[in-house]
Amino acid sequence: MKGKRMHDTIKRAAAGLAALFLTVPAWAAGGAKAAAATPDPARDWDLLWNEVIFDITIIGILFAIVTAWFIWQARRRPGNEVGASVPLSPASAVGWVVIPIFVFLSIDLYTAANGWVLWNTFRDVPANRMEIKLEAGMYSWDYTYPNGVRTQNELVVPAGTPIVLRMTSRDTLHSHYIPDFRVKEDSMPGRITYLWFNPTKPGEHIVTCAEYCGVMHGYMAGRIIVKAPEEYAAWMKGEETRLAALTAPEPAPAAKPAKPAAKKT
Ligand SMILES: [Cu+2]
Repeated sequence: MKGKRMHDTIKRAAAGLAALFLTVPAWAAGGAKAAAATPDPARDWDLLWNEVIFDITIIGILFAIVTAWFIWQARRRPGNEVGASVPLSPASAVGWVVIPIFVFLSIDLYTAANGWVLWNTFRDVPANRMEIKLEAGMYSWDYTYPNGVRTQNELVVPAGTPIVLRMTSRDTLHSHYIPDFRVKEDSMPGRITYLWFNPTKPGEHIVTCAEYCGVMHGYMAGRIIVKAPEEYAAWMKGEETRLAALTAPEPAPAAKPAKPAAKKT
């Protein structure tokens, strides 16, 4: 009878746990999806991270409680000098093995599935993006906008527009890392790689090289400056004017009056 009661308790606990682990992240993900139409990989990354921390904390507490209970239950006491545990029925024994495996494996697989979904978010570039070329080199980040404007170590972007960087390198391996946007991708010679991020509000973010590329690697840093759309437009207008002045052809020299033809003598 005791075995049966324990068996039922385990079953109830397992069902409750499975429900908890499977629904809490689903609420979180559902809420996030409803909040924004354009995906925000950085926010999704944080959600998944919190979910993993939440899961392993609960699992850790659970393991600690169960372990403490086993230690208490198998203590030495009068009539049980060796601290033998309560014998289990075959059904209970199987339950103690199968149910925890089911619960923890389902959490693992669920988290892994969410990881794949997140990976797809990082690789699927939204259609309303702005594409900027990036050439990395020892030791700078050189950005080229679609209209030909170029910047070095400073990428100015409008808030609310997803940004795609198409990257290559002119010398060795570098890795364009923007910690705030949770993105990092290698740039390498002879290959074009990409990353994208969604700058939702104005601000400044650090860029750093995450691939040891030479003695000045530690100085290979830059900034992403996110401006409000109208400020960005004003900045871009200024850059376009500057570019136009730089690339304007030199005015042709004024035509010289034709020399009078030498008189034949
Ligand atoms: Cu580098």
